[in-house]
Amino acid sequence: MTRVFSGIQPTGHLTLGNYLGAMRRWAEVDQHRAESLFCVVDLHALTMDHDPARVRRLSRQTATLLLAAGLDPDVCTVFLQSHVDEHTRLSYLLECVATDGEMRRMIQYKEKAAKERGRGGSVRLSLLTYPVLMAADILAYGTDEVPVGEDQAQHVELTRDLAVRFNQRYGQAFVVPRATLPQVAARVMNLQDPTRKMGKSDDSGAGVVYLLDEPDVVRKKVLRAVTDSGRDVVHDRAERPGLANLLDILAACTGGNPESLADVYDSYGSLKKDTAEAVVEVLRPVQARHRELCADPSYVEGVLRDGAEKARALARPTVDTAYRAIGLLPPVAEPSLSAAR
Ligand code: AQP
Repeated sequence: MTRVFSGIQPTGHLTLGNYLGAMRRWAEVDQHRAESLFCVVDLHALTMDHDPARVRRLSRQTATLLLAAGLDPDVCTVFLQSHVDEHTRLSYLLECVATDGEMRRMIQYKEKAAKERGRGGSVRLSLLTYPVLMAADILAYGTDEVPVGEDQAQHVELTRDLAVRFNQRYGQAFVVPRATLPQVAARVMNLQDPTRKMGKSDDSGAGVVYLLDEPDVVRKKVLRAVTDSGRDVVHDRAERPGLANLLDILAACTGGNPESLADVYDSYGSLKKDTAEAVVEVLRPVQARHRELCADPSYVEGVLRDGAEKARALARPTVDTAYRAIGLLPPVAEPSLSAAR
């Protein structure tokens, strides 16, 4: 059976981009057709200046929202990355096959490091090496497919390169995974600056729809979306990015096609109004279920405990195989050390 793994960082409040680009597909499609693992990748939230209490709060909220979005612990595995040691165990081995040049080419590293330096801050080494930890997250589970938004495609490519290199040098240890992208909303853009991704660590939040935004807040943000001075409604990502973003969001929320939807509208106002209502309707059941789950935190804790146990059992043999393949002796000496040499 196909194995699917994907993760989400508790670096901020989850956004409509996270939902349309990743979570919804995990819940509606992936968990039912494949053996699936979904992980709150909390170690990744330590790569930038962070507040420990906020990371704890956001990790709980992110896990709760994954369940609210429809992940069903009876058919998939939901867990926290830091509860399964195999991720960091494997990450070090992969650092020994990755190169620093490869790491410095990662777009997210370049963007986030530039932002941090712009603020006068220093760049954590873990920001540079985080794609290797992400590769370990994926490879530890013998993953075939990684359903992600477009922004993560480069990291999955790196994961493939590392898996192939490791297998060629040290013997077959890893399945080589591939990224799968959604057909629409692979990259939901910021409503105030449609040349930037809608990201959860955005400084202002005015162009970001958060999954827990009240309906009136959602409406306000969508109605104030930056478009352009044209009048006709066309889907053209290069020339009319703001408009294309609204059409993409509407299409993703209603199951339509962005190009055909463009023909339906003759004003920006009515497109914005319908998009706002479509987003409110998509978020309504997620928010309702989130409220229910918040009333029962022990349920969420139980899901995470069971999930970590299942994940550990799945990851351990692959990571042990990689340890042996790269030249490390097993902790308990097999018949004799000299025989193992
Ligand atoms: N705008 C987006 N459009 C489509 N998909 C998106 N994803 C994220 N933003 C969009 C997808 O959501 C999954 C989880 O994302 P993540 O937690 O790994 O990363 P992030 O949301 O990009 O968060 P960061 O890096 O902490 O902060 P920001 O957002 O400010 O850069 C992934 O599958 C991702 O593709």
